[in-house]
Amino acid sequence: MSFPSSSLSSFSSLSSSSAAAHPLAAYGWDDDWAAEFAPYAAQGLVPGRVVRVDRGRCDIATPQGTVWADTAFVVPRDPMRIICTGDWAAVDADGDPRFVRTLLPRRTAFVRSTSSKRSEGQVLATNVDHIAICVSLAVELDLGRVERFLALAMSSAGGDALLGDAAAGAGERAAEPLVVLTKADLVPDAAVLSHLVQDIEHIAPGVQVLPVSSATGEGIDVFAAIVSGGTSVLLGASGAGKSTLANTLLGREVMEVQAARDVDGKGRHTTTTRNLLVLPSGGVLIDTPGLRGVGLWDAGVGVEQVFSEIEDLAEGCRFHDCVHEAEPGCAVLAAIEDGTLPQRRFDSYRKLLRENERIVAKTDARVRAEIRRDWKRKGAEGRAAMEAKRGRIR
Ligand SMILES: Nc1nc2c(ncn2[C@@H]2O[C@H](COP(=O)(O)OP(=O)(O)OP(=O)(O)O)[C@@H](O)[C@H]2O)c(=O)[nH]1
Ligand SMILES: [Mg+2]
Ligand SMILES: [Zn+2]
Repeated sequence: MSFPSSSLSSFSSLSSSSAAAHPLAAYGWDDDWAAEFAPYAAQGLVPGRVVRVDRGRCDIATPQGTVWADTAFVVPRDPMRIICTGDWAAVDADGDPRFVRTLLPRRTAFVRSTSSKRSEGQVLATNVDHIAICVSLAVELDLGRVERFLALAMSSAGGDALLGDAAAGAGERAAEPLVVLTKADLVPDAAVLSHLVQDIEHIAPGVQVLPVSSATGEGIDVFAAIVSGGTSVLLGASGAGKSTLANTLLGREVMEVQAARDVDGKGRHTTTTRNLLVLPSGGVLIDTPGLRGVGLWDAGVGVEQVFSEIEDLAEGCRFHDCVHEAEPGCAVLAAIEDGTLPQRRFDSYRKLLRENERIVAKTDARVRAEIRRDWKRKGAEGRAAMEAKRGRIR
């Protein structure tokens, strides 16, 4: 496989610095992580990246190789702080068992709400640069579902900002979403395929839409080039072909794939844990279990971005607080009327907007502040314990 040189620039720019020589460079270690980690290095801790979390145990890639830690040591009360594949951690290498002292602040996090009744967020992947939303061409396209994934992906900036800590994630960039249309070999008619690509492009302004096939290799080199920079996560329904795609990039069967070819999104989930994989062609890929649904979680920013044309139209409404229902001079309703804005798209926008408002209202400011205080207190306790331990050793 060959890659355009531009896609490799983020790595080659590190080549002269110390981070590139670091044993964790292949896992995404860079100068910024090194700077973030410096205080922990001073305490004799080693950095590590969480490559897998499975019930009570997590595997962490460290300069000394992959170690495992008991998550009992690292499970906080706050679900947003539960250790997740993709996290960078400070590991106590002398501990028995080795355990995680702290997680470094997340650059990005893909978070969904666990259920509509509760206000808890579930973190699916952290510190990702690209979010590949995998959509199978073997089944009918569900545009609303893609819009939902995109809204969450576009709200993935600064995992700590999601805790309500405005200072932590302010101004940070979200991960870049792309839509990967898998099993393109099942749509042999080029004209039909290009229409399907366009359908997605229309609902995903500014987002790359890439048809791929693990069966024929179509689009694989382009996808490999995209994911060769930084960390990428594969998200989507069960049976979409995520693990097959991961294996294709790895060049060998690392992930187990579903045996039956014809069942998409039905039956048993083949992948059950989130796995971080180092790609031979560069970059890091996180394969995840199939998702039945993703509830929005504080995704207001993302909803606005996904439906940016509706937000633009609303600027032209006569009343600035127009809710686009029956107001005179409503530019949005006029666009629906003349066919420029599909009714389906507007309904989807309203549905996601309302769902997000409900979830934000539930996770009220007081709860968020509590979560934050609790975490800061624990952090301070951890540091104090560390100081005490170091004091004894000296
Ligand atoms: N025709 C065709 N079938 C594919 C392609 N990629 C994957 N499949 C088939 O789709 C089925 C599901 O693939 P998996 O890779 O296990 O899907 P997954 O998204 O990882 O599923 P979960 O782990 O359950 O989330 C398997 O039977 C694959 O052989 C493709 O490019 N073309
Ligand atoms: Mg899988
Ligand atoms: Zn209006």
